[in-house]
Amino acid sequence: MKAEKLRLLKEYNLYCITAENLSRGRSNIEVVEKMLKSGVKIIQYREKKKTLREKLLECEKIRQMTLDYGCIFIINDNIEIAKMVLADGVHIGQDDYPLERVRDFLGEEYIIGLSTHSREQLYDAHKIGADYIGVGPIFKTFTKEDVCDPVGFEYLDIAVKESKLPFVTIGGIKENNVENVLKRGAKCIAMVSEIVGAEDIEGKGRAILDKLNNWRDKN
Ligand code: TZP
Ligand code: MG
Repeated sequence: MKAEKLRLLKEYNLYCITAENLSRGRSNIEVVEKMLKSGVKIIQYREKKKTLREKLLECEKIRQMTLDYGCIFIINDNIEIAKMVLADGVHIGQDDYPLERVRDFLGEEYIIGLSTHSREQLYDAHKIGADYIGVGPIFKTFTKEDVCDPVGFEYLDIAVKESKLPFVTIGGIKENNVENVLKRGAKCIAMVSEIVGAEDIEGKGRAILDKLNNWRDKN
């Protein structure tokens, strides 16, 4: 089961993350529905403002929706909710619970992703058993409040050469600059504001997927 999910995680090249505050008045559920219709196959629920109860109820719905579309469902931060709704995995940052504890809590079947910002964190992620890592922020982003300075291409180049784990490249990536990131060797791209903030989320998702798939087919 997990091996198959990890295979999909390596194969898919667009990783979409929710952000209701940037979604032009549309709910997380509406946004996820549009992402799914566009063909996106990895969705992360990221919600910093709501109560645990509200988050749980949304994640229950999204779990069912993602199952219906064969989409991988990752939850940011809330490892308890991930367990309660049987999500596919969680994504944690350097200041969240230590990964080893999250692994103890969730077990081997769950995918655990860890944000990294340096070579040291990359090697640490391999050692402590991350299933994939986040690499970024590549460019300046206004989406995340407590974000560190952009790591630029310097750390991306290190990840491309040295990571044995699948990685997701994130931070300020848009339809019009994604090619620069692909040229450095990134394969899976995470986007927040570019997709949730688009007037036509479905159209935007499809356009970016086409771009990423064309790139992969040519390279
Ligand atoms: N982690 C590192 S940068 C970032 C997160 C969640 C936000 C990226 O958002 P955007 O809108 O794609 O720049
Ligand atoms: Mg976090």
